[in-house]
Amino acid sequence: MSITLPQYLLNAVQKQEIDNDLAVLISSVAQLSKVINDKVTHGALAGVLGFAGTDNVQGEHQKKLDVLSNEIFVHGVEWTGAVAGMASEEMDDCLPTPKQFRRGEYLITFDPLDGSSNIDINAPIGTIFSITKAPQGEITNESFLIPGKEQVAAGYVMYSPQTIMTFSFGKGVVMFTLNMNTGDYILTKENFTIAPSTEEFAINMSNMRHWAKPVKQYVLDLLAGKDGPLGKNYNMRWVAAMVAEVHRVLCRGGIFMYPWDNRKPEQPGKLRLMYEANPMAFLIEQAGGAASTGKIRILDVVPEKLHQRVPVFLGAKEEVERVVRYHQELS
Ligand code: AFP
Repeated sequence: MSITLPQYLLNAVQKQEIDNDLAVLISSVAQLSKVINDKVTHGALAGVLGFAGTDNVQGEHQKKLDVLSNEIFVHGVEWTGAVAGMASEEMDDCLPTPKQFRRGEYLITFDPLDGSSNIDINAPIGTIFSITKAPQGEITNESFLIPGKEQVAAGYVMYSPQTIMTFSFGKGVVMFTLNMNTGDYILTKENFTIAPSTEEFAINMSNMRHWAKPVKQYVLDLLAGKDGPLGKNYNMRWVAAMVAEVHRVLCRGGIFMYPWDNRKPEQPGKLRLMYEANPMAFLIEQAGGAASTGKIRILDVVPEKLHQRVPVFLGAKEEVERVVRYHQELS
């Protein structure tokens, strides 16, 4: 018999693995993802493709779906009584829960639509979310600066041939597939274990000349194949949406990388800590993998700014550990 998301969450509450508010919050993300999914799947027919004509705090041109997905996410969560506030890639500052709604005990940070450059070419995109306990007192940007190891739950929804919601609240990783006919998310995979070694890597090779020496040498060694120092041939993938890369790593292993490069040397990397690196690192570790900045464990990074960026190396533990050694020996 298939298990629906509400049944799974109710069971977790009854086993006291999560409290009712966290169950309500995760369920509200599932519900709002169906609205985003509807817009994504209708694309041009819903008039949601193309640019919005605005820029976000990252200085990126926002797509119409970026802005719309952010609005859908905010309105899908703010009423639940489960959150004290939220923060988004698409909002300069955090949003404390409006006074007309009950303040809850959680904070949620999210990237409402990750992979925006894929929207207009009908390639995979997704929603990423991270949940932590809210501190007491007024909710400000500083309230969100909590290390990733203190997340209570994290996950993503991937909009692709299937719409799949993946999350963890610390008891392993679970995946639910959306039944487009009934609107139910059905449990389709659990108990993930990422193999410690791999023959598949993901990195945007067009940036190779901009990388620091440890990353450049590591990738050259990957490309050298079985006659090189790593003694095996590797395959490469690059989907240009972190959700799709992480989903692949969870499903069949591999290592995903977005390192620092000298195009914007003042930036530690492209990916954002609070709503991309931290939630994905939580999932990867829950599945037995590793996630590092190249220097330290991502979940140990102490955030200093809401939209700060970090270098990301995540996936097969042995490969991530190898990259860390390259940083130690060649930096
Ligand atoms: P966009 O949201 O601007 O498309 O960026 C997506 C992303 O943040 C992440 O999801 C991808 O893994 C990575 O950037 C792709 O970066 P490149 O476009 O430089 O390959």
